[in-house]
Amino acid sequence: MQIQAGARFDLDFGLDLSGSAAPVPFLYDSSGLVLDAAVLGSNIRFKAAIGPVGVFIGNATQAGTATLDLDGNPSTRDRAAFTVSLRPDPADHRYRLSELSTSLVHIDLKGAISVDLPVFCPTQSDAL
Ligand SMILES: [Ca+2]
Repeated sequence: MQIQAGARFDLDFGLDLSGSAAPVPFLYDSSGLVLDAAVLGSNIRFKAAIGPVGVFIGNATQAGTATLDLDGNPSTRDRAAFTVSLRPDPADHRYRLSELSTSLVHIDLKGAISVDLPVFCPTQSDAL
């Protein structure tokens, strides 16, 4: 089984010194968090059998596969992603800390799972 994962946290923080009052801390709307991962399982085989008779998942010539990534296709190299970001602020791309609320947070999850488990029964060579 192959597992690839990553994490990225961008904190774009600033202080507005333009006013005569105390500096005003703010976050740019480019701040955010991305967690991504891909899991590829190949050559999956297992069985529930008594002697030569039973239910077999995969065999020597036709093994099972399982993929969790962006598109569920094991032949394309991509990762499923969980993203937390701030909604774009069209005025100046800044949010004062006092403005921050859950309504400004955008959460997104993109990914797909595919599973191919060939079943053989009652012997390892009898495909269903
Ligand atoms: Ca893929």
